[in-house]
Amino acid sequence: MAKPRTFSGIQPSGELHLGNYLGAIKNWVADQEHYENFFCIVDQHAVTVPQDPKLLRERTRSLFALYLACGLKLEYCVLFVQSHVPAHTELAWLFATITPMNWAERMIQYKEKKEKQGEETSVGLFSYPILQAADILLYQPKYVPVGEDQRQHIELCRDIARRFNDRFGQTFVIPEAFIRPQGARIMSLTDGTRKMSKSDPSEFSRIHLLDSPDAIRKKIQKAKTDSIRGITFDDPARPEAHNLLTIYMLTSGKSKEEVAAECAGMGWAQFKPLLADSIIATLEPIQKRYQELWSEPGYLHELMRENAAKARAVAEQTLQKVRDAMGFLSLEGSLT
Ligand code: ATP
Ligand code: LTN
Repeated sequence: MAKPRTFSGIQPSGELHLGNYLGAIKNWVADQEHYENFFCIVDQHAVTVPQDPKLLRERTRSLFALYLACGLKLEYCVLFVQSHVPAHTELAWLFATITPMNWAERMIQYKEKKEKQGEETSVGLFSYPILQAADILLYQPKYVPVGEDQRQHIELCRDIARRFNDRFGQTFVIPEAFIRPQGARIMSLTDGTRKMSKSDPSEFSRIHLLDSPDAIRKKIQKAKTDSIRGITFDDPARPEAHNLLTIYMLTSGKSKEEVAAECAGMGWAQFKPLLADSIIATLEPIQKRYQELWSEPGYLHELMRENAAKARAVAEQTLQKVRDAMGFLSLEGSLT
């Protein structure tokens, strides 16, 4: 029996951090053999805010190497770069014509980013979730594994797919967001109420996957805490304690109960080095594989090319169905 498909993507808009790993990639890796996976580097999303072309190229390559270094295997996954598959932007245009403005205006991520961009807010940023819907629907996946912050975008994607099917006939599988309760939202090290994010101006708010052990120790040492005795999960008054324990749980592989029992009586001075060690041990093998891959640019380039061809073949099939359903005149086949 064919395995169910999954699709997900990450923007090459900054260095990958522990939130991206624990909230997304680690789960993709753990489940990969049960699915036929498509994981995309969504570079066309990364240009919806001001960006540096040289950095974009470097981060795109780096993210491709990191996907592999984190353990995604090409026997289970197609790993590719969005701009290498032109079907994404074509389908996004077609979807833009059937998406009401007010559906896009409701998107929380857009509203937040618009605050930051002010007068510079681009039309591209506004239509970003429509491009995301196109990314997903081209591959007809059953599941879209993402963090909690993406739930609203996946809902929009489902609405667009339903509307298309209603208007032009059954064309798309309606995908489902696949969000894990634990680790779905890793918070900033400097503010336990905000998510760890690539775009936070403070480096100390996040741990990058390629941070040195020294940098990791320093960041954990400086991480915000509180002055309550003992370290406990689930106390709304202690978001930092909950977040650091969650990171410890996910990097050590221990259960919530084990971590709660181990850390309940600890002070921060005892817990922080333990947490830093656990993070360092998790990232060490990833960094080693990354360095190996990075030293072979020709090999990486070839893998990128092969995978883009695989993605293109699938995407082009869906896009052709869409063009036909919408009534675009084809140059192939008979003239009737
Ligand atoms: P930005 O800060 O630019 O919005 P980001 O750090 O949120 O970027 P994305 O590229 O938007 O990263 O997200 C990639 C994947 O990582 C998505 O599936 C997203 O849900 C997940 N993710 C991002 N941040 C976190 C986080 N703090 N905790 C858990 N998952 C996260
Ligand atoms: N918007 C997402 C990135 C993204 C994505 C996708 C995720 C773009 N296209 C398709 C899943 C499926 C983000 O900001 N994390």
